[in-house]
Amino acid sequence: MSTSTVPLPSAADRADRLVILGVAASDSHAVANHLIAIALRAEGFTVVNLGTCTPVAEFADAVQRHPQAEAVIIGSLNGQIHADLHDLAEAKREGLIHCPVVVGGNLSVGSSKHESSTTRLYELGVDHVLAAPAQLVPLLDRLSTDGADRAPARPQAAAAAR
Ligand code: B12
Repeated sequence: MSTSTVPLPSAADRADRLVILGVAASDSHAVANHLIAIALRAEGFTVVNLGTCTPVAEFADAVQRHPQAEAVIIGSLNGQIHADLHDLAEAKREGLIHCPVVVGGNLSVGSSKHESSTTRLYELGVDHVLAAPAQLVPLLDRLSTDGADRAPARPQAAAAAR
């Protein structure tokens, strides 16, 4: 039996790939944002890092300036992500953000996390909710090779809740 292996992309293969990164509007936690930017650059991505306290309108402006962006990646630590993304769906409806929106961090208030908090993020227009930064590059590579990047699949549960 033969096994075929698809080689994983290297940093050099990602030379022309760009992502937009930032921290949600009310949130000033900077450390993870810097570390994620460094890690993505080390993997070959061009990272437009908008830093902390970035409203949806600024992510939308960045997408307009960089229409080739593969994803908007938003971190949130202070538990206010749902309020911070209240205008995301509208920005996507208006075509101001046309690439997948990926969110990660500490995504609700308190230490015990409820699934409904993630479902609400999908309802707000988020396409992917990640548990850890290590999931970012595999997701971006999958979106890129699937061609699913412009029309991301959402979990059934989230679709059903809409
Ligand atoms: C340092 C810190 C601050 C500093 C930030 C300084 C700065 N410029 O960054 C200051 C003092 C300003 C601050 C303020 C506040 N903070 Co604070 N802060 C912290 C602290 C101690 C460390 C955060 C940190 O840098 N960690 C190191 C980085 C590397 O890890 P991380 O941030 O946890 O991120 C990890 C994951 O979440 C994930 N991740 C993060 N971002 C992303 C993005 C993506 C896309 C992905 C996939 C993954 C991902 O990857 C990282 C590595 O695993 C944490 C407690 C803690 N020990 O974690 C609280 C904490 C985050 N803060 C908290 C709170 C509540 C606040 C305040 C509201 C406090 C207040 N009442 O004023 C304010 C909010 C300010 C604001 N407007 O956002 C809470 C959040 C609670 C919640 N969500 O339920 C925490 C958890 C403390 C706690 N246990 O209560 N804070």
